[in-house]
Amino acid sequence: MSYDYTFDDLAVVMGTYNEEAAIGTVLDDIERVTDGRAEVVCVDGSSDRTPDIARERGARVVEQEPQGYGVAVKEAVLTPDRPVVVTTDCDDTYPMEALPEFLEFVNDGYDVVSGDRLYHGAEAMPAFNRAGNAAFALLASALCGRRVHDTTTGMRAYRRDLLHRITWTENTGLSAELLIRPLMRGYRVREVPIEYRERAGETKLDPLAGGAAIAKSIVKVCLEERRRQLG
Ligand SMILES: Nc1nc2c(ncn2[C@@H]2O[C@H](COP(=O)(O)OP(=O)(O)O)[C@@H](O)[C@H]2O)c(=O)[nH]1
Ligand SMILES: [Mg+2]
Repeated sequence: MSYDYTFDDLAVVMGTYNEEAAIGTVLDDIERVTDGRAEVVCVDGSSDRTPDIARERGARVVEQEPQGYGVAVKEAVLTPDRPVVVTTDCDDTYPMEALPEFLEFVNDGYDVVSGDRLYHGAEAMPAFNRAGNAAFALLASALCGRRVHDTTTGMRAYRRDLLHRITWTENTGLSAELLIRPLMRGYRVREVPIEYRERAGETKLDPLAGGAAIAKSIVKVCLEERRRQLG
């Protein structure tokens, strides 16, 4: 299977929660890299100027009460009609310069292309998060039977079909779920090394509570998918 998708077939989506320090740069990068051809969707729960900046720059803004990462990102990935959907965080950590490469891998037949931050060392990531993310990857690898290296990355490309064929249940653990369920259902998944930059603005995730929720999601989702494979 191969495709000829271009930036006209691409939507870049994100949850945005008080990201006025970063959103201008993130949306400018997307505009520059895709010649302004990608559709941009922001699911926003902000009380600052984030949604105004998004609209000024031509993004589609879906308003939503803040209910956590996964509630926002699930809405974001299901909103576009375009056949290729890329997620990112709105914090300037992910390299929008990698969008052409992600699209190429989708055109080569991959259903999910996942940005692996740990491959290049992720030095801009707080050490606690880096250790946690490496541990999540080991846990998920053991439970799903295939080595994965970064289960919690915010930057991935998905074929739209797949996003609508699977029921998504997790909130803080949604990023891991978006990798594990397709992998365990036989979709073509590929990790691609990406550079990870220092965050602009404050993190919205508490590392301890968030980490515990992610570990729980990984175990739950892997066991559900195992049962599904057997049943
Ligand atoms: N709309 C919305 N966006 C959120 C919420 N929680 C987090 N986000 C966004 O989701 C992305 C990931 O959060 P972030 O703070 O970068 O998490 P980290 O990468 O683990 O530090 C960012 O773009 C946040 O603005 C929420 O409750 N509502
Ligand atoms: Mg982030």
